[in-house]
Amino acid sequence: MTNINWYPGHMTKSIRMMTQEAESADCCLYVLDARAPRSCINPDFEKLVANKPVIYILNKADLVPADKARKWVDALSGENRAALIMNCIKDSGNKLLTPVIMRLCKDKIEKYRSKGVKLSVKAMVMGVPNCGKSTLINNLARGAKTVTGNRAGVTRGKQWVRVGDYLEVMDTPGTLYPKLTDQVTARHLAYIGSIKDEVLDTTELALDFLSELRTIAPENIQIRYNTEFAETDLSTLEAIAAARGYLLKGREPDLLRAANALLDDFRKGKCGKIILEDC
Ligand SMILES: Nc1nc2c(ncn2[C@@H]2O[C@H](COP(=O)(O)OP(=O)(O)OP(=O)(O)O)[C@@H](O)[C@H]2O)c(=O)[nH]1
Ligand SMILES: [Mg+2]
Repeated sequence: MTNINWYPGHMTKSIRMMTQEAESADCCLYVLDARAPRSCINPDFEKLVANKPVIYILNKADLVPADKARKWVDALSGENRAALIMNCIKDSGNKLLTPVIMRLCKDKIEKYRSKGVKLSVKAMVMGVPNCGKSTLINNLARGAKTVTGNRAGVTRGKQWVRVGDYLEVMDTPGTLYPKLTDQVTARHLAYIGSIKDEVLDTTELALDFLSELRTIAPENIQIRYNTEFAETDLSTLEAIAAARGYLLKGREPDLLRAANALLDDFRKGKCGKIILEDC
């Protein structure tokens, strides 16, 4: 099994910046990849958002079975906490998300109103790399009447941007937990593209992925590659390489190419709807 440990220095800086900025945030939009919600919960963030309203956005709804994602919504909802499933590319954030933000921040809104200040809720967007934070911001900005801040020259991740009459958001760089001691979490983050492939052995990772898929969704592999699960994960990967015609000189299966194709297909949702973590 592949062993993953990756925490580049810029993430330490990002967490520091987020800690400072979180003070002026009224709420947090915590984006989770719906395929691996548990692994996307960064214990560093939990401290940051402890006393704020938090809206968990189970993003990439198009890539997971809806019934299973809904269970996560129930589990993550609670006092000062709401959760919703979204496809940040297609759904309207203004219809789905803005009312939830306003509901959770109503005390803050009342307070602003009583002071006669123009209402504007500040929502900090956070999440692991690649979960869809910037897509969410663009989504909210798309429906906005006024998007202030000339995008060019704006230092990314340090700027509150108005995306509507009542809402300002701040994008933040994707950050991971420094101690990825739980290798299941680390692998799930790697499958969903939160960890750079450059620091991974993608053949090993694909073998791990096949081993999980064998129990979660074996039929998906058959549908995608027209090949059944073989006795071992290695022989399954070989079969995928053969089915795809990925062969090296001497007709050896090109395992690296098959592994990269498999991971890429999963990340793009081409292996069907898969959730890696039940709640
Ligand atoms: N299928 C699908 N893809 C999505 C969805 N939302 C975002 N993506 C894709 O996910 C990838 C990452 O999106 P970003 O918005 O750049 O993610 P991010 O969290 O800002 O990433 P970092 O800034 O690197 O941390 C892009 O290829 C998006 O098109 C969604 O709802 N469904
Ligand atoms: Mg981004």
